[in-house]
Amino acid sequence: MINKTLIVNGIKRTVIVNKDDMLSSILRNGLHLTGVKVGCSEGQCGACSVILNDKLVRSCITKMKRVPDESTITTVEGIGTPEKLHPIQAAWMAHGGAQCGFCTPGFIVSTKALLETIPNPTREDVREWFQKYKNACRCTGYKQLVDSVMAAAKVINGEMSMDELMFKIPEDGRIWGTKYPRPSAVAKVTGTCDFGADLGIKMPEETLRLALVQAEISHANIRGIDVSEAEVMPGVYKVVTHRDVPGKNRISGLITFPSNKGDGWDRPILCDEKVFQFGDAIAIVCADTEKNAKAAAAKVKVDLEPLPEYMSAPAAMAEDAIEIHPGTPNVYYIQNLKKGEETAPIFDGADVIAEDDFYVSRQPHMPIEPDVGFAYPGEDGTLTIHSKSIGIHLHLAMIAPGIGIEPEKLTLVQNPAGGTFGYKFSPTMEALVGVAALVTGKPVFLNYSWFQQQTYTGKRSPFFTNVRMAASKDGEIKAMEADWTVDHGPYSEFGDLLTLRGAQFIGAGYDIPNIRGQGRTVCTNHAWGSAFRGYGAPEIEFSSECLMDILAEKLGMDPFDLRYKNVYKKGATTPTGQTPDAWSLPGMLDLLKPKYEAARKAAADKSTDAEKCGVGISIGVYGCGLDGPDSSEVRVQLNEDNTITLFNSWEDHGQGADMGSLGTAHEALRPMGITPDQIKLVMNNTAITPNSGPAGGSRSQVVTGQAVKAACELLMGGMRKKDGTFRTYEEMKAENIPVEYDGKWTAPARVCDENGQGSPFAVYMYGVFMAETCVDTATGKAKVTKMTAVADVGKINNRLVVDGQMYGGLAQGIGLALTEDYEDIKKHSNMRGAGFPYINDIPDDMELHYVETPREHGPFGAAGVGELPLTAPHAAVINSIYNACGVRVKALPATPDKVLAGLKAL
Ligand code: MCN
Ligand code: FES
Ligand code: FES
Repeated sequence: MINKTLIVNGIKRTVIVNKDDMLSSILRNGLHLTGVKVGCSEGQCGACSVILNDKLVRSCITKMKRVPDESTITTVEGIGTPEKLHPIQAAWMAHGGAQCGFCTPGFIVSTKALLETIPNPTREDVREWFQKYKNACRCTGYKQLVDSVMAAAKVINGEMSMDELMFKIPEDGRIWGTKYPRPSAVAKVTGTCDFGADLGIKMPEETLRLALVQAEISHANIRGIDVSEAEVMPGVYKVVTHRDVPGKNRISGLITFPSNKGDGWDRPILCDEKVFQFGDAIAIVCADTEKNAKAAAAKVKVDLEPLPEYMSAPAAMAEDAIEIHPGTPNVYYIQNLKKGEETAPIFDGADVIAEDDFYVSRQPHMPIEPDVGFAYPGEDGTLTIHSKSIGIHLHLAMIAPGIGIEPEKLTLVQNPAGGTFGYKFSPTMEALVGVAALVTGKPVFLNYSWFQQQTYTGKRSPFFTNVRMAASKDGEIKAMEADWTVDHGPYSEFGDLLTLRGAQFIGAGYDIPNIRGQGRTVCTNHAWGSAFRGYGAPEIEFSSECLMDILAEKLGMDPFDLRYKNVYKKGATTPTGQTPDAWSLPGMLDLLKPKYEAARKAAADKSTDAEKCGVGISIGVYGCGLDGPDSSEVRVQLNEDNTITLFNSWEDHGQGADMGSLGTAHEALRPMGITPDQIKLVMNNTAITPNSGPAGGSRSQVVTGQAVKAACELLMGGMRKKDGTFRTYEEMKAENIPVEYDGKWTAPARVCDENGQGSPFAVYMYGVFMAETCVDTATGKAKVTKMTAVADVGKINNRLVVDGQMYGGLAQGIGLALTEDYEDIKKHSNMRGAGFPYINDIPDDMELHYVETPREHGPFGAAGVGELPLTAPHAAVINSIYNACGVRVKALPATPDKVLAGLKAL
């Protein structure tokens, strides 16, 4: 142990530390400066950035022995406070820099150091700086961050006042459609927003710290688990195994389709008979410190009988493959698609046929914040679980029987979440912390490392797709046939639904009268499939969007013209036979046309032998909602001081549920003349907030938004007097009129039948994407130089949020196209290895255009937006590589070796 004197944010502090302790740990655990976030713990994300003696450092890799005595340290807490924001923090708010906000303190500290070094940076200087210091963001696509830095520099240099920078409410008082900063922004930019790990530090002293014993093999029978040595290790309170679980020890997706050959109860909380994948949890060590828990976890002995590991769908489908879940075939669900006439005769007589095979990879979500949660027992056998859940009511029902607790006694609360991108549509550690708290009777806390986040949360399920199209000479698509195989990992939850998405979105955007297809869900031993932004659309639309380009070439047409000819126009129907809810695609293509032509010319002009440049486009369509009559409930209340409280469970991944709620409620209540600061939000706690459904399927703005509107209208109905003015709280009480109203809305939609036909979504989102890419012919490395998107997301609630959704989704599309993967468990288990896109991988030049077609079934005309930007941008990138250099990559990601091999084969 050594002692050190440090000047932290201008205050002299003494700390007693081990010389190998990390600075991040001392700042967070010792000094409670939880604005210092820890993401990767390996120097790869910059979330933990602090300024140490005028130099920017990543505190997670800075050992205390390298921190000189009397060092000065600046963390985000020393830059500004909620009462006195620094211009950098104000700029981050004004430009939408904080989505989930987990990377935000690190970026703000990094910007402080940047502007002290380069007071007048160019955008390129800013990008180089963030690249050099490895400041990574998964939400924003970086553009709004660079915008924020440029604006902050202007204020600091006296070229703009703080007042000019800050958002001002327009004179008409309306915030709908504006850049009103999200309510959580102040806390996020000042580092005062408590994420799960920050709350963990502040939990009571008796809190047990958990460590998992996890499988390091992908498929095995369990012969025995011996905890005897672990149980007597220092600080250990209890080692929990499946034998201790009071309930069914299974997590269920609740609903499986009738023809699913499994019963849906296949996912253990703690493995009992078998290990199904790498990382499966086998035991939980509960101890006084995380260090002791981990040391004891290493002493648990698990006797395993290894079994053949089926690491992809074809392997698990082989004749001699054993059943991963004995009694259920590895191919456990089949989804048919039948629209219009039989397709075989149409193909027989077709002028032109195009056909190919495509593969979309096991994309990892890669939030900067690793999974984290905690649980504590209450009075009368109650239990409360806090986590990153984006479906609190859904998850409560999914885990209660497995844990062994009555649903009425269980409460789920969502902590502020540092990004999920869909992996939290499935419960992860909720049942683990729940069981540990129930068994020990104590508060418990569990924080995954980034390695655990990557290896033991769900991933995008790879699709192997074959698709064929038949067209007339003049480019009219007459028929399509498709076959898709979904590698869903070992657990079936939501796997049939994902396979149905294949039927709903193959060839989406085009009027194809006759379709035949079949998809299947396959159980494997690779990472379990969980939802990932776009859920089915990026997997299936990739194949039809690449095939459109192949078909165009066969027809001798420009891919733009082929799309224009076939996109939805009045009278068209979707692959499920539904009439689209907007006819915006032709107009969106019209808007893009001159840009497309200019881009093609510019690419041809700038191509050389060493660098070939090209342009690719794609169309993306996705539904807003869960299938069929999806519904949501919220509550509003008039308070004694005549303010309003809105209660809902619109979970926040980081997308902006707070802003969505506030913007919609304010627009609904505007007739009352209320200001945004008079609306209070109470969100995401099953004990007090109604079931608004999960924040998945880009459904919340539409479905929960409609419920918010309904509740507000009911309240105003109660408050409205005959003369059109509104009653006060006192007047309501005096007249015995209720001050609390429930709002409910159900989508007018119909689930698909066994042939994939129906009207599953009341509202859809439409997008057209254009990628401009250059390929280095010596290395095969492709670099996207510009992305353009034209989006119809209906009327926009909040422009900052929607822009941020678009930029962030496009960036993830570039990652999916070029770098991201989780196939090799070893190589892909850290951010860099898994191809996380840093700022240099994402172009600064991203152009967004909106066509705001008002939606009949969206609140104030809004559709959703969250998943649209990740439906098909990767197909535009792949099409642009082909346009650049003639290499067509059909299996993602298009890494340099694949492109180079293609170039050599030409
Ligand atoms: N919005 C708007 N105007 C519209 C449509 C939407 O202002 N016309 C706003 C909404 O108010 C909301 C946001 O855009 O703040 C997204 O709305 P919506 O499309 O309804 O989606 P949800 O709120 O249901 O969010 C979920 C969606 C999904 S499914 C994933 S996955 C996802 C996503 O949003 N994960 C994200 N966006 C993400 N963004 C961040 N930063 N982090 C994630 O993990
Ligand atoms: Fe320190 Fe990622 S760089 S937490
Ligand atoms: Fe950057 Fe979420 S805002 S990671």
